[in-house]
Amino acid sequence: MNFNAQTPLDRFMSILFERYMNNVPDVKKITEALIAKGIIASQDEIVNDHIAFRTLGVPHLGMASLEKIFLANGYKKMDPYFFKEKKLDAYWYAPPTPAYPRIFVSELRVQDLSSEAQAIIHKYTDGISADPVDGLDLQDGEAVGEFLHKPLWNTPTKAEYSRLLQESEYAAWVIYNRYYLNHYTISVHALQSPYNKLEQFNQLLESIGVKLNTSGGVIKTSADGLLLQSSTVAPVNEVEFADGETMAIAGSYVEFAERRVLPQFAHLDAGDVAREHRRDGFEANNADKIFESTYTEQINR
Ligand code: OOG
Ligand code: NI
Repeated sequence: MNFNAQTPLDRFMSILFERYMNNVPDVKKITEALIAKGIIASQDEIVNDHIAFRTLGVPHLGMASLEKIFLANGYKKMDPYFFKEKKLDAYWYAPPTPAYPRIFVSELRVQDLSSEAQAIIHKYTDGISADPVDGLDLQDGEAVGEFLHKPLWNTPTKAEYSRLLQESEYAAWVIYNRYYLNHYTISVHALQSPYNKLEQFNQLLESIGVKLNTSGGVIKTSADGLLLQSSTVAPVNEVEFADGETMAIAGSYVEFAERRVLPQFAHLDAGDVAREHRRDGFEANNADKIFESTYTEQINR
């Protein structure tokens, strides 16, 4: 990716990525391995397929709030997804030009949790009496970048975090990590052969000791066979809670996507294939398993 700090979008994307890269060691580790193998010359050559955010479905927050930032910067709201078991809703957003990543935003259906878990979430979010994005100049990339890293609510106690974790791994992740970039995604199909196939790419990852999410199998494949996805298991960071207690909890992770050429464009020469010729959007069954990249079961594996 190459975000020349020109548009507000370039600016806040680059602020987000900078912080994310410093917090998720696998990002640099993977880039360095790709450079060492001569697959790419620098991070700028990696095509970012999409980025993702997680939100809480409570008044003034959630997708309806966060999406304003992206809609004001040329993104278009696309298809909805629903995850019954995980109690989540999601949408994806198409970028203004193929130079930018797609965005996947999910939201916890807080009203579907137990009253105890809801009470913990509301204890921290009820003080927010207006949409915080409304107070933001959405054309000021610097301000947006800062906003996405600014805690909107206080850090919970370890007991509260653990109670949420028991019931919803997603709730626990968001209450601590907030709007921090959840993952960026390497477009594997854009790499040189044979690493443009997810299976070969994953072998490279495993050879450098990157731990992959195994939920539903390492490679998650869409029903049409055209969208293949894998992801790392999030690193565990020792963090401090409001009561001074500490615990090792999941941070953000890295994803890998292989988008195959749509059947109607199968006749195109490899050199003529552009983004619009490949499978677009997301797949609920793949996503359902990718969420688990931050789950205790994967982390403790
Ligand atoms: C998002 C999981 C889904 C995808 O590409 O389908 C996803 C998350 O973990 O918040 O990233
Ligand atoms: Ni993703």
